[in-house]
Parts: sequence; C-alpha cells; structure tokens
Amino acid sequence: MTEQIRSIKAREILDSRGNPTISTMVSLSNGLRAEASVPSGASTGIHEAVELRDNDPKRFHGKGVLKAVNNVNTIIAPQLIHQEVNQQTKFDRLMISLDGTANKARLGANAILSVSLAIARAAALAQNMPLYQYLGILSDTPEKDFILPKPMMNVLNGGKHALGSTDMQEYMIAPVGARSVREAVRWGSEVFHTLKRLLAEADLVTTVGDEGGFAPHFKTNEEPLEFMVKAIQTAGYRLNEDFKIALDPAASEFFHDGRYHLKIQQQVLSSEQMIQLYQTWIKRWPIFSIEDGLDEDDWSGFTQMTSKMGQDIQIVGDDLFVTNPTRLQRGINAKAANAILIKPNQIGTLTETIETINLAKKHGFNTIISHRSGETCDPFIADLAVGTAAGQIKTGSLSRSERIAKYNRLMAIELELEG
Ligand code: 2PG
Ligand code: MG
Repeated sequence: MTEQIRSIKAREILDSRGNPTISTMVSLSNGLRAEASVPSGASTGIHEAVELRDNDPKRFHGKGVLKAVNNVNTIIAPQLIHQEVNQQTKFDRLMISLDGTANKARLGANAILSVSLAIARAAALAQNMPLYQYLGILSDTPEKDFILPKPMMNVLNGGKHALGSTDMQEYMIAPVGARSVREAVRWGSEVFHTLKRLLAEADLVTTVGDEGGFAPHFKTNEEPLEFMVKAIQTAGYRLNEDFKIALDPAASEFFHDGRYHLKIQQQVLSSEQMIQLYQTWIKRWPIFSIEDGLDEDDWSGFTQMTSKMGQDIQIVGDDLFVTNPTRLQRGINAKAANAILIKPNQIGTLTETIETINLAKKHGFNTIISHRSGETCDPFIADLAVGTAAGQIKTGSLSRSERIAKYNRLMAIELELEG
C-alpha cells in the first residue's frame, strides 16, 4: 500500500527557449507533492506523438498549452484521484485509452507525459525512495546493474538549434576515458572553455545555441571537427583514449526532394554519397557515434549505412525511431541501426518509454537517454538513465542551467551510489 493521489494540477510554464510548456503537480493524501515538466523539440520527427498546442495566435504566437493543461485538469485528473499512486503502468494505459488515438493527438503527449512523470516521482517519494531506484523497479533493472551513463556533450550547435551555423545540428565531445561522471563533467567543462578561447582567437563568435554549445559561422561542416580536436588536445587530453566525438546531423532537416542539401558547402548528395562522406569522416576524426545521419524515412539508407559502418561505430536512430516500439522493431528487423535515442516526450508515457528501452536492450541495441532542445530544469532523464542502466546520456553542452541540471543530478546520484 502506498499513498493515494489527492490532486493532480497542471499549469503552463516556459521552457529554455521561452516557449510555453506544461508542468504537472501530483499531491498525495499524506501531503507529499511531486512535480514534473515536459521538454519540447525543434527538429521534431514527423512520427513523434503529438505535442498539443493551442494554435491561438493571440497567445504566445499560437504556442500556448492551455488545452493540454485543461486536458490534465478536467479529463485525466478525475480518473486518477483517490487511487493508490504506485500504479504507473495502469495509469499510463488508462491515459492512452482516454486519449484513444494512435499518436496521442486528442489529449496531447505533452499533457499525458507530464502526468506520467509526476506520478512516478510522487510514487518514489511516497516510498521514500530515490527516483532512479523506483525507475529500476519499473524497468526490471536490478540495483546491482545501475550504472552512471556516459555523456555526449554538444559543444557546437548548428542546424535548427543555431540558425546561420552548420547544416549539421550537433557536434558532441564524449569523455569516454573518464572514470566517473564527476570526472567526465570536469573534463567536458575544461574542453568547452578551451574551445571558447580557440574560437575567440580565430575571430569566431562565442555566443551559444539552444543546447549551450557555441554556434559560430563556420565555412564548412568539417571545420567544427577540427576545432573540437584542437580543443581536446589543447586542454591536455588524448583523442580516442580520453575523448571521442559524436555527431547528430539531424539529416531530416536538410533532406528535400529525395536529396541531402548541405547548404554551406553547396552540395546536394544522395544517401550513398552521405554514407561515403561519413566514411571519410570516421577515418579522419575519432567519431564513434552518428545519430540521424540520414532522413527519418530513409530506411534503406539506414540499413546500408549500418551494414557498411555498424561494425565500427554506433548508428543511432532518433527521428527514425521516435522512441516508438513499433518503429524500433522495424529497425531491428531491417538492421537499420545499432542504437536508439530515447526521448520520453516522443512517445508520451513513461511505461512506453521503458518498453522501448527494454526492447532495444533485448536486441543488443545501445540506448541513449536524451534531452530536447527546448528543456526545463527538471532532471528526470538523469534518474531515468541510471535506473534503466541505459549506458549513455545526451544532455547538451557545459553551459545553461537546463542542461547543467542533468549533469548536477547525475553527480549527486553518483555520490549517493558510492555511499
Ligand atoms: C535531437 C534533439 C536533442 P530536438 O535531435 O536529438 O538534441 O533535438 O529536441 O530539437 O529534436
Ligand atoms: Mg537527434
């Protein structure tokens, strides 16, 4: 027996880009309260569950979320109150059926997820348990398997997260040789600040993009790689042993009419040519992971890329899979990747998120828990990464509090687990 839910109340808040998003508070019969908020993407996959927005041009340029808030307060809440809080799967299934659509278009995946996450946090609190421990129970992850995730840190932002920069969206450093999250964060921060100095010395701007990485006007999509390598070495670290590089081109954003359009170099490439480009890159730079290297519906391209490069590097599906077990199963069958990015708001409930993680693991896919480009300071994904033993996390650069909140939470969990 755990506590009963006394009330569920949603409200509109702002995300890190200053756009509205939803936050939900669950109160329990013993007075405990837990809140969770939902992030929002910019390079969203077309197969993601629906983020319900008001489309009322008089408020927030149509981006208000009062409909989603109202759906929580008037449709979802009455169904859940007075019930024991510790029933995550039942509540998630109930919300899915209340919604009744395939992509959560009626109630909104943002509305549903805010309740789903707040319920989990409240249930953990009611049992006097850290959130990651409760998520371990929900995902059938034994505590002895808990691991701190290896981070991928997005130090150079482009694409939709920093207009005017590179075609490709994310250039990440991964401190693979660090022995703890504390060490990974320190190393990352040192390289980040070294990179800032190198950019300034080259007369490039050092303002940051949506995920806290720098976003200068590079002349090519390769130039960022040169700067990263130089920053890693100048900060006193070794390529490969200490740091590797990960990329998220978010290729759906520059895929039109069946071709990949790399604007800053005025190139128009086919799938095969994109794969060739990545092959030359992985020979030249210590790249160990490429996410969404191709368009979200370029299944045959992904299969080709995985057969050519999947032995050497991690091929990650983000927009390709949208944290959806059905799309992931298709990818497993087609050998279209060997890793999946996990974003709870792409699918809309915690239960489905965990199902997708477990399906991926069962088939030997790596799992990377991820933030969105529009975030809040809610560090839920840090606990999710530990409690599901995901292995990796992607939560932005070494600046901006909504990114740092996740690193700080991971460092706290690490200390707690060390005892
Ligand atoms: C991505 C994400 C997060 P967005 O493509 O992986 O980095 O971006 O949230 O804009 O979809
Ligand atoms: Mg991505």
